[in-house]
Amino acid sequence: MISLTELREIRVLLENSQNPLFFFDNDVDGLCAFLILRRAIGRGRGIAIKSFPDLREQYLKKIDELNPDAIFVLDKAEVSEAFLEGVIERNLPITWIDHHESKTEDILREKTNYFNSMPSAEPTTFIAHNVFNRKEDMWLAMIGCIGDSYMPDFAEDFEKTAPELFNSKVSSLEALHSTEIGKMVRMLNFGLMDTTTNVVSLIKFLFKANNSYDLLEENRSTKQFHQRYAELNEIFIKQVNKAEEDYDGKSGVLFHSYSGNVSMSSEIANRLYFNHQDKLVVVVFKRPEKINVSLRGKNALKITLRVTKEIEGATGGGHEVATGAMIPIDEFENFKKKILEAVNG
Ligand SMILES: [Mn+2]
Repeated sequence: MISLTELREIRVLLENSQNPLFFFDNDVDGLCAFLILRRAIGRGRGIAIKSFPDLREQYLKKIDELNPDAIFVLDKAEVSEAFLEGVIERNLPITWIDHHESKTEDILREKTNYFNSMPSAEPTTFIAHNVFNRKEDMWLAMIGCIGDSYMPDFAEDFEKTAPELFNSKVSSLEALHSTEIGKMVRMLNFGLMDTTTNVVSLIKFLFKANNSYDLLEENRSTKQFHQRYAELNEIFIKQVNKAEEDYDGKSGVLFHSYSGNVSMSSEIANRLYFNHQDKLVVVVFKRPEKINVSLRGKNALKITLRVTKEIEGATGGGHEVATGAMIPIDEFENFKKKILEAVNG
């Protein structure tokens, strides 16, 4: 975990900014880290990063549009040189808080206020929560941490305030699939997979929400969000069931591919991995040009790095047991073969 001095530094950087602009990874860890910091200081805008694997220069447009006095990057492993140079040209300080191993060159990272919880790698949400430690944001901190399969040290305290929502005695993986906090992880992840307008109103709602019950209750402000969740949850359950029907139970790899309008490989892979913890789970979303892959299981990172290195145009990375990758579509069969070989021999 990063030190108390570093936590204080982050706090000062936030307090010194009158109009911060946050770029956060497009998942619950990124979102909750942003919400926690934004709610504590009461100002600033937030943008979910859609470019992968790095934060790209297309986002400089947002800076010119919103005119911030400081940039914060949350939960993103890589930032492109062009984006960084663009921020520096505009004379803006940039603070980068993360928990992944980064391939961005040191010389570039040194131009930022860089904070990383590696090697213990507590989620960005956990770091953010520790900056201000506000009790009223603990529910958001729980959602962000469980979303990244991490059991925070305040889980028991949270459970005392809402025993029907959480169980701190189970593993973080089980909590993701068997508690209401886990359900809220999927609700928010699915909520992020919506139109920009709907994501903006969800975020605005979350600036003000008092607790998890505000999120769970269906009313005028949560109607769209609940509807989106119901819609995507149906697709989610269908894909999980299909993957299990197709699986022969013998291979060391549970491989599933699908296509459609929404990519939710990370969610599908999380559930399949929970059901088959001794397997390597590989979930592939096929797009016309490329495939997006989520991998879960022992050695996921080792296998991801090895296989993506061997395939031209492939990128990938993440955590030891949970990774993501992007592969050109014409390498799909080759990718599948390499994965099966890596595990089954
Ligand atoms: Mn994260």
